[in-house]
Amino acid sequence: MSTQQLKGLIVNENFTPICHVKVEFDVDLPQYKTHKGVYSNDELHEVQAPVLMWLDALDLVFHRLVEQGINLKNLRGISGACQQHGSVYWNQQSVDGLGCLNNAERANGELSTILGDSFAWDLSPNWQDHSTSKECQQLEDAVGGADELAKITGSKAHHRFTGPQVLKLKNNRPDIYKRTYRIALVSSFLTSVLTGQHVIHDIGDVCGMNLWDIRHCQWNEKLVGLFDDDGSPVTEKLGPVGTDGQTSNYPVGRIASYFAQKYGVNSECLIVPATGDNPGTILSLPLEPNDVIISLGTSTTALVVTEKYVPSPLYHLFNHPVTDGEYMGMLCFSNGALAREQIRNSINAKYNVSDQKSWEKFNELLTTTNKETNKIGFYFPLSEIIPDTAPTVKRVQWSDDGETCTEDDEKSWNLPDEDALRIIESQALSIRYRLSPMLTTENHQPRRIYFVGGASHNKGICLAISKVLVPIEGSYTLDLTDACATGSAYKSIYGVNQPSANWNDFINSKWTGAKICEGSQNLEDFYGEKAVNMFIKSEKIL
Ligand code: ADP
Ligand code: XUL
Repeated sequence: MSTQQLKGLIVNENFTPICHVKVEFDVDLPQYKTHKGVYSNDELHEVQAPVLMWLDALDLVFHRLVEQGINLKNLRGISGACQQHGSVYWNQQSVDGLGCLNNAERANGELSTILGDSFAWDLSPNWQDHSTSKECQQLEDAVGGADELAKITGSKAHHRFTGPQVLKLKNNRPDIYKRTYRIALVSSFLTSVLTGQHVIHDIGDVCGMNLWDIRHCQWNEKLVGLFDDDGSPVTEKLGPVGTDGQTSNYPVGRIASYFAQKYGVNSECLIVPATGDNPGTILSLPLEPNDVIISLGTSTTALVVTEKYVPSPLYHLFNHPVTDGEYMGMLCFSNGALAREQIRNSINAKYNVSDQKSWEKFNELLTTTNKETNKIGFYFPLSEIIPDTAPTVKRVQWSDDGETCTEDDEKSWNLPDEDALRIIESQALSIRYRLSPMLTTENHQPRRIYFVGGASHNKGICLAISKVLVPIEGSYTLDLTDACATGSAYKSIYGVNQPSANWNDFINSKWTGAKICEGSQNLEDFYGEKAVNMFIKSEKIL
């Protein structure tokens, strides 16, 4: 369940994809009038999604699988990978509503009708929301600052994290908060609907709340204490967590009879808890320590698996969704594809390229423009998460000694041509600088980079990023329809076959490999510390 669409992917036990369907929220469910899957209020910096739309999308995905001629009697397990941080506010009525899904006589009609009265709020705050500055401050103050909060929860306070969002709801809409019986993440919401009951939160996804104490594996008292409850503690609303990889991957039940009756799903089909999209992504391949996945989708994310719990306000650490004692390090940038597309469009307009969507000229400029350590560009058409910045475009140029800096001197920039390489350089330098504390290789280089997501099909972009990050064994692309959906399909196979081998043995036994990005091995480190230092200095004047 991602921001703009819900995808349904079926794979067999050998990891071979069998079928793939998708529902695009804006296009397939126009009655909800979303734009890119959400409602945005620019003045209030709020971004929210309608929960009933997700229920209609779930019905439509099953419908489309049946339309494809897939016999859902063969389905043995289902799991999911969902946009992180979003919260769903179930009311008391939901116990009965979800129960209906397992009652042959009452499970009639659409999910959105059966569960229509089950929500205290019909909206879910989305990860692009930037409206919780006050609550972020409250959470950090409660534990003694950003560093402390990162030590406890794996991240400093972030606008989009569930804790600040729930606190804002409690402050601004106490009526809704009071009516809330259970707060689900998008992942636990999906698992609940599939199985017809309230369920645990997944041990990986729960770390996206800014409330979960990762080392002590419990809600942090000072943080949940902020909710100052009268009668109904927030921990009751938050509900239980699958406190280890085993529990979070053990099936929570069988599919609700609604899906068996309506779509012919095997009634023995097991539901394995859904996780977040990023934890789902790291389950799509066997990752060794120091391997980095870079997802070049609508947003840009960099993911790394580490055994070291070294929290920092610079990045996020989450529990590994399956393996206890391992962590997922993550950087999440909201500006990725859209920013690159804007530059591509100006380049194509300047050169009268007939196919406005072609990346050919952009890619040509990536190879013909000089690499730079002194020129840094920031391209944030959307509010940025890292660093926390309002929309801006800024270009700076440093003198060779790094002492003086000229801002936005368009005369010395060949525009828009030069922007093609500069945007890739600055996106990659930000990843390099922030990932390095989590990498344990001699020069903090990645061992391998695996590219996934839309722009991973663009070899020129992958190579230009690799030149900044200098992976020891080179970069690879994965021929996957969708990495997070694939990872969650593997998770369902793993969960259904409990008890089974450890995760790494399981995935290694089935996985078939990735394609090398030509030219990405034995790269010389042109950029080095100099470019990283210029980048850090430039970010400070943003
Ligand atoms: P999402 O993150 O929404 O799941 P995708 O991973 O499919 O989306 O990424 C979509 C983005 O990928 C598009 O906005 C587009 O800019 C980018 N993209 C797709 N193909 C290419 C390409 N060949 N070169 C560069 N960017 C591309
Ligand atoms: C991660 C994040 C996004 C969402 C949607 O922290 O906010 O990656 O998970 O993809």
